[in-house]
Amino acid sequence: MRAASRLARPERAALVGLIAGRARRLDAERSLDELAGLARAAGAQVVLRVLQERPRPDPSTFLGAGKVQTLAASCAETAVDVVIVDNELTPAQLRQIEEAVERKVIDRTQLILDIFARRARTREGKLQVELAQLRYLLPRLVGAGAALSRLGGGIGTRGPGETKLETDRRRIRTRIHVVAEDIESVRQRRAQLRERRHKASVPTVALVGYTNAGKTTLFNRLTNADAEASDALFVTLDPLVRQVRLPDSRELLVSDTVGFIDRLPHALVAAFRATLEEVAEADLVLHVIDAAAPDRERRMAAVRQVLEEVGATAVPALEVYNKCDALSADERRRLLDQDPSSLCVSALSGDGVGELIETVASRLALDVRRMTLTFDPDDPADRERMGRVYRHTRVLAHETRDGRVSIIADVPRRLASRFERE
Ligand SMILES: Nc1nc2c(ncn2[C@@H]2O[C@H](COP(=O)(O)OP(=O)(O)OP(=O)(O)O)[C@@H](O)[C@H]2O)c(=O)[nH]1
Ligand SMILES: [Mg+2]
Repeated sequence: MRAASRLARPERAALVGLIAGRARRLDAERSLDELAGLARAAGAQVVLRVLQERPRPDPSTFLGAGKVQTLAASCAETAVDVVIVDNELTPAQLRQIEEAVERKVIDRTQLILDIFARRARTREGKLQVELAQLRYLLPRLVGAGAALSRLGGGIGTRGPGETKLETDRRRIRTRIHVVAEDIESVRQRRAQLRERRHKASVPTVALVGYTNAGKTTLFNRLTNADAEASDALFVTLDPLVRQVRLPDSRELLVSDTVGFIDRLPHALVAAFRATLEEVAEADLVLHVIDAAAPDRERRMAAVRQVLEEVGATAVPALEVYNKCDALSADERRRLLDQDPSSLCVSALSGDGVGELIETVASRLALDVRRMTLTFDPDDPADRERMGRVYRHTRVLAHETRDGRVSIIADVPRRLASRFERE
């Protein structure tokens, strides 16, 4: 094992990206800033940034041939350990750059996979990351043996990469099969759990959003939990579900899960399908947005795209602007001008969270039927039913007359038939 933890110092990284045109310089800079955040999350120290203006990558060397030579020289000068390229590289490009710079080269996808491998804690999370890594590795295995074996550990070599180096493709395929089957059984277990929750008729709200938007902080605020939140990318991988009691004493479940990012590797989205199904099956999606991020719109678009990819577009969504404490009064006004119904909150200070809960409650209550239900308070089964009515509906009136209790309540439509039958 040559894990990065064995290295005495953080790996020194050079970041490489392309500027697709003069007008796109700012986009490229921001993308490289994000890549730097990812590199730090993987434990590296960024010592060099290289951007080249080029309409499209060179098919064999990614950067132009001359630029690759300059890169090699700068890498030697600044003692770079690893070159991280902001795009997904073809196996040929990877080899060519590696030969030119004579050090380890990884791409954006591999970097994200590496962070996920570091963060995975549960068996499910580990399986999902392993599947994504194996699927990424398989087509890149041809002739890469020699190159890979001199990588010497660190980023991009954690997970299956380090134990499967000498393994042939057949064994990787077999492993993919085994892992995929394990994940499928996890998926089925999840589906059963969801089914049980559905039967218990507790509505669920899923927090989604770009990585670092503040989902876990908001989750903690809503549920009084203390899940790990931190100013690093992809802190949360495994889904968490907790109960919340609304002001009108109804219950709902809130789930926190893995964050999204621009160009989230498809292999990861596919592997995390079991986790992301929680989102697709929710009653309401809360899209948590870092209101203070300069490239807020781009991030929102990236999140919408992943939601589409996991089949969650049919779920009603509510956009929540978080970190509003970090906005100036002007910026806040502009946000509200853009959309007067925007929800501005600060998960950190708790500002606006009460209003958010009210909005969630009314969103979930929109789809209701007003019903009058009667009960015999001396019948234990009826008393239990009354308890359920109080937990899952909005009670408007409660009357006792001639030994019968009559309750007028707004019942979520999907439960109406059940309460009717009872
Ligand atoms: N100023 C400010 N910072 C916040 C707010 N909410 C969260 N943060 C900070 O933003 C950072 C990320 O918060 P998390 O809750 O970990 O974000 P996340 O969306 O769960 O991120 P991942 O799980 O890594 O995808 C932390 O440093 C938080 O303290 C807020 O309302 N205001
Ligand atoms: Mg989180």
